Amino acid sequence: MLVKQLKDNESSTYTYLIEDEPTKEAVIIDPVKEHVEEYIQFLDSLNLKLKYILDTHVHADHITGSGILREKTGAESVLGEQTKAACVSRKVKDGEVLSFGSIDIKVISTPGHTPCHVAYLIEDRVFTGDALFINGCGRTDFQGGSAEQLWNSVTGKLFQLDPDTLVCPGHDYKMKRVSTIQQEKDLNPRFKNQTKEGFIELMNNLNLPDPKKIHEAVPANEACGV
Ligand SMILES: N[C@@H](CCC(=O)N[C@@H](CS)C(=O)NCC(=O)O)C(=O)O
Ligand SMILES: [Fe+2]
Repeated sequence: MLVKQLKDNESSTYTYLIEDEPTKEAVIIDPVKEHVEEYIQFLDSLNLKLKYILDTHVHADHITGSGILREKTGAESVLGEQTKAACVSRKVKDGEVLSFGSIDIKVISTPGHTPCHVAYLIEDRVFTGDALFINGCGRTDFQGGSAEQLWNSVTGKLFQLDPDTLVCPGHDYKMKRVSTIQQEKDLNPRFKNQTKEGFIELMNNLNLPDPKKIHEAVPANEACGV
């Protein structure tokens, strides 16, 4: 399995292109609309066939490339079953397994940042979207977010994975690229030595400004960015 991590500098979003080398089948996680041509050039240059376009959630800070990529490649777009986005090809639920080539993708429902949020476990990596960042986590103050749900998702599900699982986040605002479940359990200031009540109190008082693109991005993403 080959994993390429790409970054959208404007929104600090990570997009992942993952390839099953023997079959040349590939999936992409959280593509950004402005970079769709680059993804296609990359896929073409390696002769890859895109099977799934996996979004971890309906994003508030950038427009997804899923709709355009689906039109251009014929791949299926995927979101968690709680999404309101009727445009998506396939809605997935907790525990469901998709596959490309000989590689399985296990869906882990991780609500909290948004109700529809899912993480994708692929071999020794978990693509955590905005549920878990390196030394942080997604905010829970818009789009039906819930700090209590996020606490349950992270401590009850992601932190129960094999401690050596690599954490591949949906964003990083400080140039970090990859971590492990053990490192996040030991070091993440949002969760380390924390109680559920303390976490809820912290998350409900972050007072962050809204993402600059929220009013444009959410409706666009509910239409798969097209
Ligand atoms: N300044 C950024 C903020 C983006 C933002 O709020 N991102 C969400 C994810 S969609 C988040 O959870 N951020 C966590 C944080 O900023 O601590 C923008 O305007 O786009
Ligand atoms: Fe987000």
